[in-house]
Amino acid sequence: MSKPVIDARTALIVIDVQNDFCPGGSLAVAGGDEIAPLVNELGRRFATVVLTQDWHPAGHSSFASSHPGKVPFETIAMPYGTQVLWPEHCVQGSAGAAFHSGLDLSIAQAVIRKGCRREVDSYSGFVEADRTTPTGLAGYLKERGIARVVVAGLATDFCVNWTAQDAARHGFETIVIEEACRAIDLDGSLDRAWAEMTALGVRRAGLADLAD
Ligand code: VGL
Ligand code: ZN
Repeated sequence: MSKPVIDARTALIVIDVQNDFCPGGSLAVAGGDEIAPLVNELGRRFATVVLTQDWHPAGHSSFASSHPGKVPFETIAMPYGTQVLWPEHCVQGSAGAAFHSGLDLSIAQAVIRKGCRREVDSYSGFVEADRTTPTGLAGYLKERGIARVVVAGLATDFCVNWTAQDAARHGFETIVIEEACRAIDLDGSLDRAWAEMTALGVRRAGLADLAD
């Protein structure tokens, strides 16, 4: 397969490089902070870079603390399907919701916030977990003539996975840069995520797989 070229029709989508997903955060992903320098370097090569930001109201329905008797990492049935319950994280305006200080925000032209409605989660940067409410990201990218997206960030098996799948469903050629992602890996979720992404034609690549 030829190496994907970073041209004017290629965007970088950086998923949730936020304090709560980095060591010391409430939903820390092992090594989450390590990807910041890689993302910064990558981002400088793109004319279009979008950051996503997990942005939950206090008392969000994805928090275990919103469901009496439930503890983090249990699941619950929601109207839109099975929901993993998480520790409280990325509460709007909190320090945990802020981007990690190692991330160079100057690389980005747009920030898409997601999970903003109390009753619905959103792992995907494109469509909420009800699978019907768009965030506007697809329209933003299409209006800018984007045909191909490169995805990096946190966490590989949740928000990167769902965003990459939805990018492919929207018709974007989609490439995930594995070394610029880190995973939660809950009960085999990382292997499942790669299987799901691959089945939709998402390319699993390394930084070296991109053309210079
Ligand atoms: C994420 C769990 C809950 C993520 C966000 O960014 O992967 N995971 N909210
Ligand atoms: Zn979240």
